Amino acid sequence: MLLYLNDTSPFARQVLITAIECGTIGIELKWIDPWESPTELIKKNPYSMVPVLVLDDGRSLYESNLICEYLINQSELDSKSILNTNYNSFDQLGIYALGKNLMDVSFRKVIFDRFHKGVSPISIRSDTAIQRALLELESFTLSEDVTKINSLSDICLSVALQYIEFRIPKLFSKLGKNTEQWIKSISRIESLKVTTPAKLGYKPEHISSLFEI
Ligand SMILES: N[C@@H](CCC(=O)N[C@@H](CS)C(=O)NCC(=O)O)C(=O)O
Repeated sequence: MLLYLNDTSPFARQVLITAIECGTIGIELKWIDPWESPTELIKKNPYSMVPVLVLDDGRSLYESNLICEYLINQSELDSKSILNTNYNSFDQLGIYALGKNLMDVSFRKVIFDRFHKGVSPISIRSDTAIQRALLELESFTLSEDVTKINSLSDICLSVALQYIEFRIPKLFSKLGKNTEQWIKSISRIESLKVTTPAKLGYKPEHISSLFEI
């Protein structure tokens, strides 16, 4: 399998962490700039966005959550030992929704700040929404000592928070105490440590090579 990605995309990082947690580290990495609308990428995804997973038979799948679900279902590891998202737990779904939207809205803000001349109303709206979400996050029960990534909700939330730290540090400084403790703890997990934007900047050819950087 092959994954089209770039080094700063939170959506691509979500897929990389899922692949690592699933033990699927043989995936080849194809680094590409989606904003240049390369023909090669458009052939795989008409929206010219990353990530895109390409199977050995040439078929491709885009949309980060779907790629993650596919990798989990294809994994040879015991499904109970990997990302066991509990779709019956409304609390877990709540954190999943908050984390995934935090990623979407933060990314939207960063893009508007980059491409819009002056401050865009969308950027201000996103800023306010992120602050409300961070406040709400404090009311969820987040473990203080995370030793393992348990679900896609853990991945989405940690990637979204670290994306805010990387791109919108002034909002990261508004994190509440519980959230701060949780992100500090989960950041020690190997799959997060080897996929920071700094490490991805080395653009290795396979996921497995990330462990050698
Ligand atoms: N909903 C998509 C979003 C992917 C996305 O927005 N990717 C960004 C990179 S972080 C991109 O390729 N942007 C290029 C563009 O919007 O044209 C997913 O979850 O995979």
